[in-house]
Order: sequence, then C-alpha cells, then structure tokens
Amino acid sequence: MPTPTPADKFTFGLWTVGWQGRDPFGDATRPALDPVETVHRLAGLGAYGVTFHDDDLIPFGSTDAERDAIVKRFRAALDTTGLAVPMATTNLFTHPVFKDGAFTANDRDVRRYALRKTIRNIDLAVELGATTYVAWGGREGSEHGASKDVRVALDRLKEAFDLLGEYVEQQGYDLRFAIEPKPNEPRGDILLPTVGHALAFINSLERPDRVGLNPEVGHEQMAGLNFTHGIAQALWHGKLFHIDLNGQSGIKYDQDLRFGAGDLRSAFWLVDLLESAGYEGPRHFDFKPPRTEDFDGVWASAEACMRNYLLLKEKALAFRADPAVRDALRAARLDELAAPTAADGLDALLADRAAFEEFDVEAAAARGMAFEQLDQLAMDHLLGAR
Ligand code: 3MF
Ligand code: MG
Ligand code: MG
Ligand code: MG
Repeated sequence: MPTPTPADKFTFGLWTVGWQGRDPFGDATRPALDPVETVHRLAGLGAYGVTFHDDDLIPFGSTDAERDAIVKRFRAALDTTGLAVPMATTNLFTHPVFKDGAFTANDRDVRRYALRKTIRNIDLAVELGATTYVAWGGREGSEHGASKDVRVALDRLKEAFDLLGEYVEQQGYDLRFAIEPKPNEPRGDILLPTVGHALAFINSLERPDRVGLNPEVGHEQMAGLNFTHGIAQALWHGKLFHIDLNGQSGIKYDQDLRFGAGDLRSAFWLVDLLESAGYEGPRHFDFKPPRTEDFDGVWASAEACMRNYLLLKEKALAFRADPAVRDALRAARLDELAAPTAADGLDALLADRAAFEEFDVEAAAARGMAFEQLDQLAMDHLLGAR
C-alpha cells in the first residue's frame, strides 16, 4: 500500500474533516473539531499542509484578543508538526449578510464589508506563508431574473479582483488569486459557473497574470462536463494555480465525496494528466466525510483520499510505461496529432494538391482509429488485469 509523505503535497481544508454534517435537511451529526487537533492528525497521516477560511480558524465575531490567541495556538501547532499553509480563503457565504452575494451583492455596504473581510484574511494568509488565495463566489448569483443584472454584477466582480490585486501589490505580497468556478448551490445559478467562464473573465482583469483557477472535480461534473478536459485547458492557459480534489456521481447536488469515489475512470485520467503535465501545486482535498461517519470514519476517509490518489498514480505511471500502450498510442496516431498541421506554411498548404484535389477522402474515412483497443488497455490497468 503506498504511504503518503509531505513530498506528495497533499493538503486538506480545515472545513473538510471539520464538517459537522449539517445539511439542508438535518442537524450536525458530529461535534466540532479543534483546528489544532486537525493539524496534528493530518501531519500524522502524512499530509503536507492545511488550508482554511477565516471563519474556520477564527469563529465569526471573535474579539481581537481571541483572534490573536487562536492564531498563536494554530501557528504553534504548525511549527511543531511542520505542516504548511499553502492556501487560504474567505468565508463569504455562511453569514446571512451575504445572502445576496459578497463582491456582487446589490447592497454597496455589503460589498465593501466583503472586501475588508477578505483583505483582513489575506494579511493572515501571507503571515502564515500562503502563496495562493482562493475565491469561491458561492453567493454571487441569483434565483430570479431581473434581481441581478449580470453584466453589472460582472463589473463589480472585476472591481473586487482589481482592488484585491492592487492591495496585494501595494503590500508587496507574493500571492496569487485562484477563482473556483461552480455552476449552482447554494445559489440557483452562480456567476463564473465553469472553468471556461472563469478563464474568459480573468482576461478582462487589470492584473490577469495574478489570477488563475482553483477548479473542483465535483463542480465541473455537476454541470456534466469532463473535468480532465477542463484541467487540461487550464494547464494550457497556464492557469492551474490550485485544485480541489473530490468525488461526484453525475449531475446532482455537490456531493464532495472522498477522492476516487464517484467517477473513478475520470479520477484515473485526472491523475494521469496532473502527473504527466508536471503540475507542481498542492493536491488539495475538498471533500466532506458523509454525515453517517464518526471520527474514525472521518480520518479513514481523509486517509483514503490520499491512498486513492497514490494508487491511481501508480496505475497511470504503469499505463504510460506499458509497451503495449505505447504501440496502441501510435496506432491511435497521437504522434500525428502532435505534428503541426501546416508547418510548411499557408502558401504550401494552398499549393498542395494532395491536401485537397487529390486527397482520397473515402480511404481516410475508412481508416479505423483504434481507440477501443487503447481505452481497454487503460481499463485493464485500472482493473488490475495488467
Ligand atoms: C463549495 C466549495 C468551497 C470552496 C472553498 C474555498 C466550502 O462547494 O468548494 O468549500 O472550495 O470556499 O474557497
Ligand atoms: Mg465544493
Ligand atoms: Mg464540491
Ligand atoms: Mg472547493
């Protein structure tokens, strides 16, 4: 069984193992977890780091003195265990003040409060060593038609990221922002619903280089999209700043299953991509141990996220190293896809009679692509038959 070590860069949000099981229909099934205990448990399991929303660590409404004492205790636990804080984020969704959004709330005073709450936690994030600041706009959306002018709301969202970028530069912080798309839940529809929407939005910001993505497996799958394709495009744009790993079974509510549960084949292709593309950021788990579980189940579930990643990594590496797979990739003409279509230039393409006038369309159409053989080799690896 592969054992996780900090070199694997596995990280967990305080809110994941700390989820008490409150859902729209039921009360908490587990007591609160002390963040200091979480730090020790995660370090014991071989994790690299821990991440947090401001309110996960410092309960909303704490006094300055309480806040200082909490941060001091937390920092001591980090120092003792060696656990890193590579990322932090803001809770702009739990308190009722954010019911109509934070950076895009219709009420200007709420928007100004949301920015100040975020800036306050950015200071703490940097103090604890974070270099990525995630922004999930869970309440930036609507349930009605005319209640939100989306074009104007996007102006306000841009204004927020421009101001946050200005602040970070003014302070000289080494910090980048990662936008986390999600199609819906808790709002009926959320702004920047997918990886593609968010990528396009980033191009309109004042500091596009400072802003990238934190895509989550289940969020794209809730929209029926191929998560691995989304990640490949984010990598292609140089925008995969961070990632939320978890599991999801199809188009339904945000399940946040442990990584590997849900669509296992998709998880295999995702790990194959991350490991072969040279992604060097944290492998961050954003999951919820189901509310059926006690704390033994919570820690078993956290451990399983890491184990499933490492097992899939072994499978993906074996798949890529298999000579039969290499032959199958050639038969499927992946090498040909890698060759430019017209390295000889446009004029040569226009003059090339073999490209059109003499092209044997019927013969090309009759060629098999040999994809089934290739895909079954992947299945054989995944199922342990090779
Ligand atoms: C909700 C999420 C969020 C974000 C988190 C980090 C509570 O579906 O995924 O988790 O990941 O707010 O910004
Ligand atoms: Mg989520
Ligand atoms: Mg989720
Ligand atoms: Mg998430």
